[in-house]
Amino acid sequence: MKKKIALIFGVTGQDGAYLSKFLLKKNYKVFGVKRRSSIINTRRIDDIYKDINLESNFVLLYGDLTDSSSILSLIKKTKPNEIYNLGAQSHVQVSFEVPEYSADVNGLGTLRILEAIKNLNLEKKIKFYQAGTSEMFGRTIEKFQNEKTQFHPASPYGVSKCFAHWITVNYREAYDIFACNGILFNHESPIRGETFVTQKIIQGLVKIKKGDQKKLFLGNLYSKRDWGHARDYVEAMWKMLQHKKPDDYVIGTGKTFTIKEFVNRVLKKIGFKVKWIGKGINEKAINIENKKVIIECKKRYFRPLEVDYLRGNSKKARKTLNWFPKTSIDNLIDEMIEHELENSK
Ligand code: NAP
Ligand code: F7E
Repeated sequence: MKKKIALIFGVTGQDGAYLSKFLLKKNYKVFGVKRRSSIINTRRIDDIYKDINLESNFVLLYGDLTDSSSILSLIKKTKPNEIYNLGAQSHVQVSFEVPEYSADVNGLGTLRILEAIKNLNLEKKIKFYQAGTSEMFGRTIEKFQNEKTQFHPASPYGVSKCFAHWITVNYREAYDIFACNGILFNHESPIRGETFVTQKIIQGLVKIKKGDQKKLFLGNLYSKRDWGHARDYVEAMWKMLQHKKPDDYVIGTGKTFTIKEFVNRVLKKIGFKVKWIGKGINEKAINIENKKVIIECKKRYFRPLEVDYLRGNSKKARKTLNWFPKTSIDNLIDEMIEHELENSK
């Protein structure tokens, strides 16, 4: 049987790495798009290269979502059956500092891929996945968010992803492209970027425990997030493209926790006993054992506008795609801590 071909934008990111491994196991040939960088940034996918059995099925090519010509030639050259657009300036706080660039990569980047599919007359040949986000719900007041919940983004990142969402719907309706939006809630893993809050908390507290760091500085401790595992979520992306009809799906666990609750779970697992004192920017955690402050809040980690509350309702994905999250928040934290301890040996 002829191998299916996948083209992944954002292959060097957290989800790109998990999705590559998932598709290679399903016997795909995977082409990954990486950006030129001044130092090698393929850390998350290097193990695929080391696996001699996968080597010839995993090919990295240069390209950039801000560069239409590279996108067009990549699609022409690789002739993919499926394109996964996971490339993005994905940090919400950073998007306030580089709003135009975030809009260009996340919003127009998506349009550039869809236009390339159309201009190459491959509308009937390529299935397209767009990495949408719960950040599009932003300031929502709904208790659970599903596919019908109105978008009200709260950052340039969220706004750029709304454009990407609607342009994907538009190309599906106008040109009959098999295009799906996954509206994914936060998902983490041992290879999550170091500046996202879960990884920052785990790496910081492990270092403090080992005596390699004195304090962890955080921002808003009271926003709530629905956290799942990236490994489970890339399976949902693939399932969307295997379904008979293209559609949009919310992917989350249905559970939500504050940042402080997440911190407290990690503290307990690592073996810290703390006392929280103060309020707002002055809130701190004191290590009961030696009376030292180990967590403090810092203004620079608060955002100009916050998304206070997210909780996903994935009923549609459960029913239509038979997709279920498999990893609990405790198992996710255990896995991340274990990896960090192993790494820091
Ligand atoms: P990530 O770790 O930040 O990875 C982003 C990827 O995009 C990296 O490979 C990055 O390349 C690439 N990229 C950035 N700018 C690019 C450009 N101009 N051209 C081509 N590629 C570019 O993000 P992730 O957590 O894997 O998330 C994957 C996607 O899902 C993103 O679109 C994100 O916005 C979205 N999403 C994530 C979550 C989540 O909780 N993780 C939830 C919902 C949606 P470099 O390695 O060179 O930087
Ligand atoms: O922040 C609060 C912060 O940066 C989570 C991206 O993958 O998921 C991610 O976006 C919460 C926010 O993720 C710090 O204010 C407190 O309320 O880990 P985060 P995010 O903004 O939810 C969505 C679904 C995506 O699509 C994005 O691509 O934690 N927070 N203190 C902090 N956040 C950070 N980063 N650093 C802190 O020190």
